Amino acid sequence: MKEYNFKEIEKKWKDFFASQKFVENPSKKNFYLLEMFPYPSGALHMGHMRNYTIGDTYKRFLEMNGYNVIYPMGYDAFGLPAENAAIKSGVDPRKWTFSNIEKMMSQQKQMGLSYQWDRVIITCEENYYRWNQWFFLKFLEKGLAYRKKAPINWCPSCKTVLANEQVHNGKCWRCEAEVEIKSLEQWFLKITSYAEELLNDIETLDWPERVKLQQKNWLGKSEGVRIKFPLETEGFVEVFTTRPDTLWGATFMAISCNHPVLEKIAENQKEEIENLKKIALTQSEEEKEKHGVKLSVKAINPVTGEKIPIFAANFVLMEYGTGAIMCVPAHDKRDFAFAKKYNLPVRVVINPPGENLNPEKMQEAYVEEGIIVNSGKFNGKNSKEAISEIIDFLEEKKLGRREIQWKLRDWLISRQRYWGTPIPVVYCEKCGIVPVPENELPVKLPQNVRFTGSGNPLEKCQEFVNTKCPKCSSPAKRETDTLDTFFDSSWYFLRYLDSKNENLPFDPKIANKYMPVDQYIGGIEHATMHLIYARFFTKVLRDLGLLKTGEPFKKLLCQGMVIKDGAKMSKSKGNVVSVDDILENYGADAGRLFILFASPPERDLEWSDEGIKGCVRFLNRFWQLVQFAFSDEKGEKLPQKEKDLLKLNLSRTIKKVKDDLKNFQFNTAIAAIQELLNFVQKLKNLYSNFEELKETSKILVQLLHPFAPFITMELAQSFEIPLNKFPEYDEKIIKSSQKEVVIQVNGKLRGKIFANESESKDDLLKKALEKEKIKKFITGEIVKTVYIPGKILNIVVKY
Ligand code: ANZ
Ligand code: ZN
Repeated sequence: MKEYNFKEIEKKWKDFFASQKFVENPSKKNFYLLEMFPYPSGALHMGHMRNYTIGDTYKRFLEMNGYNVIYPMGYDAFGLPAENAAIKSGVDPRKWTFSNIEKMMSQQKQMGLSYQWDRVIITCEENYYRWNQWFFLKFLEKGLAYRKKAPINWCPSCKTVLANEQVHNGKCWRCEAEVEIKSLEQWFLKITSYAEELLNDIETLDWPERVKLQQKNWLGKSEGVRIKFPLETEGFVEVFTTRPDTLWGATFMAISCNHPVLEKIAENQKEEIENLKKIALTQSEEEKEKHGVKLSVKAINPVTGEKIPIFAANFVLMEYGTGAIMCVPAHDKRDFAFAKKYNLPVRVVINPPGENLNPEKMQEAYVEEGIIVNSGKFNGKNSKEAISEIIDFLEEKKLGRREIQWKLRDWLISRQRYWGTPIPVVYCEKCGIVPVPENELPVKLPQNVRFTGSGNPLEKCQEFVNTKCPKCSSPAKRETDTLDTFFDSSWYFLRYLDSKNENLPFDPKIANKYMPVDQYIGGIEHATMHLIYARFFTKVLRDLGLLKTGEPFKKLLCQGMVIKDGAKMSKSKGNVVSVDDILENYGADAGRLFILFASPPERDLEWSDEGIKGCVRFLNRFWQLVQFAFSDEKGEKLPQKEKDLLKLNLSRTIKKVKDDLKNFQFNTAIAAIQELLNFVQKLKNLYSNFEELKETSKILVQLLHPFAPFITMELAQSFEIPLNKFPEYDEKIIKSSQKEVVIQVNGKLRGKIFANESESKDDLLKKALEKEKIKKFITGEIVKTVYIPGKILNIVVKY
């Protein structure tokens, strides 16, 4: 019998898998399956391998179930690492990028991934980035792109702008000079005008709850009130608060060290405030000490009339709210700590029910809701319920007004970098900012620039910078900023659908036919930026009339991390397992199988050499069995009882694998196939090549195909096994073997489930809870279960 030689088999089939095209059979349903495209950093890592294995397995499963599946791949090819490599070792960013792509693509092909390579996208190619420029012009036309000053990191010795990741502990990554903050005119997209819609539509998405929550927090909608605090001298300072119920307890005020009012009221404290600014810059948000500089001018609490001190403080952000806050030490942790440090009065205005707080004895702020005290006519009310009334009162007295604040900021898309999409505008002395006309696109990224590490190479490229004004033809200068690469990844899923279009980024008719993406798969690290920007883009394109849908990704799966020796697999931890080594030593099928078997996709996956070796042994046994089944070896007749059992096992396994694959439960699906193989092997040991073994092996090959495409393809070819259809099961056989079990919860009849004789009590309980969605309405603990076979599953729940 032929030995299982994975090297030979995988070499034989990889080009076949990579030559797959999207064939649209009009009688079948379309499905758009998408994985996040990689940054071409050099080689695939295990995180990529996991992501793509999940996708390809699912794709093959969908196809076997009669879908036309769109399954593209591309490369997010602009970005800083290519430019850093150019600065460090003189390689051309384009060459560096393309050689990385070549390497990664060949690894992807070795993995047996069946992408439709004829629609590949490489974002650094002109025929892609010209459409970035086109979109930029549309945004500009719609008033959604604008310029304003924004801070950047500046290395005074390299004379260059640094990305945040090029700043290490406040120093330049190259020369270790102290980094300065400068203010530069830069381009922004008005994502904030879509904030409300971005928030509301989260509800419509079939995404993991934690991702939805991260998006909500990122958008950060806060309903509160803006309140005027008069200054004892003249004028006033406004604060934003979500807790007007604590206004009577505001015993001091804190303002950002960048607040404009400081120019007027703190001229004599400039130096102290400059020092504070430095502290604020180098500190990360949540960390370390809160510092303040007490100003000589006081403010007046508008409801108590009391004069209260004002501090310039390092924890107040200028960019949020009004850049000033009222501080209520009795009811806010941060304010409490600050009050203790600077010895400021604490006044209780909310008491816990049935208790009177003593400000002298308080060890920490009381932040919960409670009964209002020391607050005039609002005394005795529930603090939370009174909020709205208090705002009405403030509005009536013209002391404040309702306001909604968002954490979301407009999207800064300017990068002072070479390796990106040039922003298509020119600066003319006469006409000002002039967009490059559509018919002059693309503004090409010049080649042969020098990478010295000093400044933006584009600025020094005279042929690029010097141009003519498209309006008046007088000499003008090109914008040298390039686009943030998140711009590229905000619409690539649309380009895939019509990747060769020369006249438009995509044909709306085609896009509308396949959008939204039915299933998106990728890393949780993109929960906010990429997934927010892509949603924003989609909404703008909808409003431009290019798309019908306002949401790009219907369903989202975020895979967990790959772990080794207890830590995330990463270069810096030195615990990386190379994809090349896996493919070389164990093969693609074993690698895929291990990845899918070791844990469910959303969970972390612990790498184990033993685990992958186990998969190799399994594949060998599988190969041997199928070879044997189709050999000339003779066998005995199966006794009726065994025959029935085999039939039942086949139906059950097919159903289980199908159900599990639908839900991305690859691990349990593979376990079921393994069990079936074990069972069949036992029969084979007893009855040798029994009559049903061929048919059984055929089903095994079909079941395993989505997971391990190479070995199954080879066997399918040798023994003429069709792989275009998922095997079918007999529902009747499954049903008739099951017993009806009635579910009772706390004595009440809830429903029925069907139990196999092999299922344990715990299995049944799980099933019952799932079926009756019991977790949803009962939060109590399940203390006891009684299982009387064939009769009643009694779930006793303690409330
Ligand atoms: C008084 C107060 C009393 C507050 C209290 C909280 C608790 P979110 O939900 O995040 O919007 N705040 C407002 N602007 C700020 C800024 N620029 N920098 C730092 N903190 C700022 O939170 C709103 C609350 O965050 C506001 O309500 C304000 O503190 C603070 F018992 O005002 B609060
Ligand atoms: Zn001009």
